[in-house]
Amino acid sequence: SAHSNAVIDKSGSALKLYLVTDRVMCQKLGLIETVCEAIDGGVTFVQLRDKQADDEQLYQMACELKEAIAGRVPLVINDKVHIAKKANLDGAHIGQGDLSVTEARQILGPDAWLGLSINTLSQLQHAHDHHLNQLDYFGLGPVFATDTKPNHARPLSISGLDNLAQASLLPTVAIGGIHLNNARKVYQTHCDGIAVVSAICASDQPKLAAQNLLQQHFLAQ
Ligand code: TZP
Ligand code: MG
Repeated sequence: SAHSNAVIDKSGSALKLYLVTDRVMCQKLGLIETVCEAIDGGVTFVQLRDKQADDEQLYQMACELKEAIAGRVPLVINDKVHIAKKANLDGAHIGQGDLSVTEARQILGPDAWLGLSINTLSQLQHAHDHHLNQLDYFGLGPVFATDTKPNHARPLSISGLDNLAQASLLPTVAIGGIHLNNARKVYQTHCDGIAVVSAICASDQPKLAAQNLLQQHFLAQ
């Protein structure tokens, strides 16, 4: 139903294959169908991210996506914590330049997912020291350079990523430039999962794209 939320099991396994949406990249099937196909292919978590839409458009998209996903996986929104609350999503993901972790947790309440982007060891240590009990996971990246995020921070590379993942006291998901050809190396780090935009959204076959990425998790064991 339109009112179902994902059962909140806040373990790292929910982060295994994390889809971040880009509406413009979903050329063939559109946003909703692309996300549904990707979940059919094994995506475990969805983040609605749209830097172009205004708040009203984003709220409408959040409601439509929530109804389509129907609680199969957690659905969170990027940056717009108030919209996550208004649309009764499963949580939000924020970056270093957004509202504070404390504010975001206050808006969302204790049970929602809240993730924070991390690019350096000092950011990780600050989050550990000040916000550990307010956060559920860290997004670590970018791992590799990517055109999807203009002006992104310096890429970590696999070794830099693994250092952060090993130091993390919370589950972690890696993001940035992850595709079928490098997913296995990322799964071989201490991260709990991978997050992708273009590897799924820009694919004509999002279900197959998700299946192929997930296969790299098993091949990495
Ligand atoms: N944050 C860090 S890199 C990135 C975001 C949102 C974009 C990742 O996109 P892609 O297409 O998977 O490289
Ligand atoms: Mg942000």
